[in-house]
Amino acid sequence: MMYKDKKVVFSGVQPSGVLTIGNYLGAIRNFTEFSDEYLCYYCVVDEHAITVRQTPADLRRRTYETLALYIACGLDPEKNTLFVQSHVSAHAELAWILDCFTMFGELSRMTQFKDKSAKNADNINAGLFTYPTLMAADILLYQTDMVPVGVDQKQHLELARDIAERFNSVFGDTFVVPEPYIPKATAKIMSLADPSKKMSKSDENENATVRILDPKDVIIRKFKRAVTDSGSEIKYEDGKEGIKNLMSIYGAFTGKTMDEIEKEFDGKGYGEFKLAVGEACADKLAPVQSEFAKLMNDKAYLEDVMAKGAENAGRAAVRTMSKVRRKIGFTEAKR
Ligand code: AQP
Repeated sequence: MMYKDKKVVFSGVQPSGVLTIGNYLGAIRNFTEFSDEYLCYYCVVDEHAITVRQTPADLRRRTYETLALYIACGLDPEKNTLFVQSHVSAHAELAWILDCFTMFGELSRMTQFKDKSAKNADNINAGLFTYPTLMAADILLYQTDMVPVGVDQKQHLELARDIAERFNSVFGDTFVVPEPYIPKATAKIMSLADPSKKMSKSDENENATVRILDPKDVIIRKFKRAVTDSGSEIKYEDGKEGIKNLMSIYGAFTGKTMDEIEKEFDGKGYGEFKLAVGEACADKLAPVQSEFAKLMNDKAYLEDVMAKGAENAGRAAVRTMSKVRRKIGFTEAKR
C-alpha cells in the first residue's frame, strides 16, 4: 500500500447550481473538521455536473462560485488542496479503467441514476449512467481513507468500495478502500416544499431550497412558507416530517438538541418556530456570504488557488495512475 504520513480525506460538490443549506450542512461544513489532522482534497466536480445539460457560461461562473464558497465556509487553501476536477485529467483516465471493472447491473441499481433519468428523460446519457465510476475514480485516485458526504451519496460510496476491492483482489493492493463519514443529524436535509424529497440545488421550485447565498429576508420568507402538517406542536416525531426537518436545520445552526428545541418552543406555534429557524440560519450564513462577496471580487486569487490545487492534486494522482497502469499491463511510451 502507498506510504502516507497522514490519512486522506476527499470530497466534492458539483457546480450545478447555487449551493443549498443541504450541501452546506450535509457536506461542506463538515469538511473543515479534517483540515488539521488529515491530508484533505476538496474538489469542484465540474465533470459530474455535465451529466445534466449546463449552460457553459453558468458552469464557468458556478465553478468559481463553488470554489469561493469552499473558502468562505472556512476551508483554508493553505491547509487543504482545493481544485477543479477537469484540471486533473487523471480523473477521467482512471474512470475509464474503472468502468471496465464495474458491472452494468451494479450501475443499473443506483437510485440516483433512476431519479435523474426520470428528471431528465430527454437526456439519459452514458455519463449519467457511469457517474458512480467517475466518483469512484475521484476518491480512489487520492488513496482516500474517508469521504464526508450526505446520505444520498452512500450507495455510490459503497460501489466505490466494491470497485476498489475488486481491483485489489485481481491485481493486489492498489487502492485504499474508503469509508464514508455521514453525520446522522444533517445526513439528509429535506425540501421545504415537499419534506419527503431531498433538498437539491437543481430543484426548479425556488421555495423548496434555501441557498447559502440567499439574503436574510428571502431565507425568512422561504422558512415561513415551508410545508408542515396541520398540527401545532413542535415535536420531533414520525408523521411530522416537515417539522422534523425544520428542527434538524435549527439544531444544526444553533447546536441545540431535539429535546432542547421541543422545550424552547413548548406552547408556541409553528409561525414563531419557523421565524426562529429562518433567523438562526440567516445569522449563521451572514459571515459566509460577506466572505464570499470579497472572494468573488478577487478572481486572480481564486485562479491562483485553482492552479496550486491542480498542481498538488495532479502530483498525487500521477503516483496512483502510474501504479494502476503498471498493474493492468499498459506500456509506457519511451520518449
Ligand atoms: N439535502 C441534502 N442534505 C444533506 N446533504 C446533501 N448533499 C446534497 N444535498 C443534500 C450533499 O452535498 C454534497 C454535494 O452534492 P453534489 O453537488 O455532489 O450533488 P448532489 O448530492 O446531487 O446534490 P444536489 O444539491 O441534489 O445537486 P443536484 O441538484 O445538482 O443533483 C454531497 O456530499 C451530497 O451528499
